[in-house]
Amino acid sequence: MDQRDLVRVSKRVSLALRHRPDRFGLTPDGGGWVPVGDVLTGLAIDRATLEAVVADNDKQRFAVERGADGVERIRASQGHSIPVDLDLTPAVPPDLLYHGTSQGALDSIMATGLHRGDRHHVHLSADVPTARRVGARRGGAVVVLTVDAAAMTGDGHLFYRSANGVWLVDAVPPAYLTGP
Ligand code: HQG
Repeated sequence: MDQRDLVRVSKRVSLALRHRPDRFGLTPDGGGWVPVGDVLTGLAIDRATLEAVVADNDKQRFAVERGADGVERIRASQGHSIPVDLDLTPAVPPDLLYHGTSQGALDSIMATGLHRGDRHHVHLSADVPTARRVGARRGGAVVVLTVDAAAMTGDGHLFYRSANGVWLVDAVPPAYLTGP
């Protein structure tokens, strides 16, 4: 399977595990975990393909674990819109974090802050190149905002770090944002 096909399957797995499990006949548990066998059936893919998607994934979006019951399960490490409890523990972020977005969103963000939208958290990157890549998904000009995570932590905002290194927070008020 070539890289393009892998990305195509990865997007379907993301859709199934984060947003629309019902569409694939899947029922994630409270932590967002789904038996691997159900994913293979639901998406009509073979095990080798799913393993390739999990292993090759540029962002390590998916985690696989074997439960105490011996069943192997998979979940997305972040980015859900379905209700899941990832059971993340608060972590101390680096002093500065970054958020990449489109130029068109800039005025609204500087006025009202970063909102989580359909997802559970606002997603922040630990470095500028990663933030730039996230912002580039929107098309058009990319802007990277700097978040004063140290000040937010000092003021009691809780940060979480997903298993694949994305920093998560409920919201970022405008006072902590510096524009491009
Ligand atoms: C914008 C991908 C106007 C925000 C990435 C973003 C990430 C506002 C969009 C993960 C706003 C939401 C998440 C405001 C926020 N006014 N626009 N007040 N507040 N926005 O996709 O951070 O590849 O839900 O700037 O790598 O872009 O799928 O969030 O542009 O980690 O694994 O509203 O998704 O991960 O968009 O991306 P999203 P995001 P995967």
